[in-house]
Amino acid sequence: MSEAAVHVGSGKVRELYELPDDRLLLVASDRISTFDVVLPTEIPDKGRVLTGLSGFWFARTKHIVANHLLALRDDGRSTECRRLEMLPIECVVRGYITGSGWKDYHATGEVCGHRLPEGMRESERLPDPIFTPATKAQSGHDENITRDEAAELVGRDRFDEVERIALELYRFASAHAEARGIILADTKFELGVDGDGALVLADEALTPDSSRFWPADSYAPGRSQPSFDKQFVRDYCESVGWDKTYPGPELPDEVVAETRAKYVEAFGRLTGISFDDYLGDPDVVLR
Ligand code: PZK
Repeated sequence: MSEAAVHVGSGKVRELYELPDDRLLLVASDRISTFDVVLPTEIPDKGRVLTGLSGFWFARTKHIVANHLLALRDDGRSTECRRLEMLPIECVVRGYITGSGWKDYHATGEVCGHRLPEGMRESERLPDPIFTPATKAQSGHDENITRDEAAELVGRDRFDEVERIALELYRFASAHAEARGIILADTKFELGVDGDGALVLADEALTPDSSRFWPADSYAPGRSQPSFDKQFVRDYCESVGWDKTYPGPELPDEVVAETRAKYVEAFGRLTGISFDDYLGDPDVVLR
């Protein structure tokens, strides 16, 4: 790192540093988590794939909302960004009914105050994408809240703006992904506000860690869907009878290689850019 960077935070698979001049450095590691546990084995280049994908989407969604990206570093895994005042909500958009949305729907017929059609099956496409905000829990287990509860947290006018932008980002990215054989089932955006009061897209965006990517060619509602990127890892973890508590199992070399290949495949399919070209010059995703 070329400048004085002070470590200010750790996520499960990322690190955050402070840089001079109100900037932050977001570094995506090669760590992988499954069933909420970070595994002892890394997936080489996973952090670069996620950083490259975020950069790609930031460059292509500027017409929808400004973003925090200032520069991609040559290591391909580090993003210099503007420091913002982050909103206290997770901005989740769902195009398909799965995960906690499926659980809530199954129990109540509603998700975050949206009443949904009766008789929907697990993983079914929704009639229209819905904005389903969540609180930012310290535990890491975000809790779904209603749109009115979210509006109380950020203010009604800001809420309306956030919902409109999140839905527009999802529509743009899901159409792009679907045309390339990947279903973007749902995704979580982190938005902040800059010194002028303008809304800014932050964090990582539209990556397999912040979204559910499903292979379109095996999509079938009525069951849970295989994950585009983590399916080999999940299958292996199930096969060894791991109880899903810390620590997780070491991954064999072939599971690491298959999983790395899925991340690189997702990068290539979504960006149309070869991952080797990205490694040679990360700025290729911004052009
Ligand atoms: C910010 N995080 C998440 C936590 C990580 C990442 N542009 C920004 N301005 C202010 N704050 C943040 C951002 C961004 N992005 C992001 N927390 C704060 C997080 C821990 C480790 F790598």
